[in-house]
Amino acid sequence: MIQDDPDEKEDQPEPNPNDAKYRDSERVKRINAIIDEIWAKYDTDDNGYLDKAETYKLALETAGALNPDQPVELQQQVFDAVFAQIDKDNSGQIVKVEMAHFIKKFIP
Ligand SMILES: [Ca+2]
Repeated sequence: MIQDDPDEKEDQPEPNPNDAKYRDSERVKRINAIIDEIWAKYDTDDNGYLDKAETYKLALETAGALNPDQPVELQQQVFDAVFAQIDKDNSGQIVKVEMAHFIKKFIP
């Protein structure tokens, strides 16, 4: 009787960190983790979407975290423009996949 080689499963190659696919999958994982954190914190009515008020709070707190020594100013026009960029289907709410596209597109 032939025994299975217990080391056989280790034949799989280690993922190469320089491989574009590997990099993308790691990046996608990180982006998804960040989005889950954002939703846990800002989807306060827990309906699975970020509405405009929820997204405004996210933008305001992110801006505040980036410039802790300055009073936060977020012009409504600027916020509206960014929100429209993220909210691709113009539903007035952001779904996770829209946020993922936005982050992939605008954050290197
Ligand atoms: Ca919500």
